[in-house]
Amino acid sequence: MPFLQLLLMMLTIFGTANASLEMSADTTFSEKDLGKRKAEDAIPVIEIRGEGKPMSSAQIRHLEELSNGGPLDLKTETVWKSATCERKVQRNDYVTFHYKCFTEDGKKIAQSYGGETVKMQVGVGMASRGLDKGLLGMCVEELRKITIPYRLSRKGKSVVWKNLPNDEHWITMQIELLSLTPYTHQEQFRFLDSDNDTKIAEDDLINWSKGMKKNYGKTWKNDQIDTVLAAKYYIKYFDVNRDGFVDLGEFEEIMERDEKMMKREKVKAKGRRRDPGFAWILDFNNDGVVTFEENDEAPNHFEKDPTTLPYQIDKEEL
Ligand SMILES: [Ca+2]
Ligand SMILES: [Ca+2]
Ligand SMILES: [Ca+2]
Repeated sequence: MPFLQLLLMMLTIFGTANASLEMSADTTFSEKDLGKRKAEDAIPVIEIRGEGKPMSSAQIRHLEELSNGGPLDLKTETVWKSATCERKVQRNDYVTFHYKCFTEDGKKIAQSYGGETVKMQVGVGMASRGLDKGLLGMCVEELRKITIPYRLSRKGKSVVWKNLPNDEHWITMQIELLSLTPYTHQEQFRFLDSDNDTKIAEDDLINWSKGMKKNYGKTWKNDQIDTVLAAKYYIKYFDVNRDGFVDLGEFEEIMERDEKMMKREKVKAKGRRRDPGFAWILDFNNDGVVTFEENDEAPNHFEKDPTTLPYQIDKEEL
């Protein structure tokens, strides 16, 4: 849309020159109305005056979203890819990569090269929403540019992402994918078994949760959730032989039981897809989606025992 580009360029130039640009009143229609309008109608009318403040990047972003007909989305571009690709990254896979991060005008502001590689599980909130999505479909050794708008690039401050900006209009992440481990229940079990002693205990989950927050900015969506209570609930949910620990066999058995129930559920509610980590227990009705209500009610659930227990209750216990 060349007109839009020209318009934005003008805005940027006038903005820098300290001229005033004000959107006229008729640009303040809702996003819902916008979808119904023609593209031409969506281009806002700009008044240029000789006084007032220059446009902020947030105002420019707002105009760009209006002209785009909705919220901005990420753009991906494969810079280089090997001729053979055994597997493309899918949600829940584990990856390692290096990155360089650039601002919109091409200035490099951060990189992992020279330091540690980033190790993470894809699609479970260990990275910004844009990066989580942009990694999907990558092959090992691929070099990809993921350009992420502000609304998808923000992430809580953490060890791994501490150098990424949280206030840029657009950022470009140049990713070099170094390794990919496909999701399996066994890998997930190892991931959660923080002290690597082949059983998941309450402490593993509590430490895992702390590490996620500190290193990746990944937290419970509901900050009223008590991690200790959630860990106790998690163990009860998976502990078939009731010895206080979850071993690999128990983990696989319960994960498979739940996946079968999720497959039976045809109608999907609105919410986030179920996370195979500690947050697995948030999907209380086993439909594969964690809704706003489930997140909201989680603290109450965690004070009680799971409604679906991993073992049969003997008659005399009732
Ligand atoms: Ca352990
Ligand atoms: Ca057990
Ligand atoms: Ca659910």
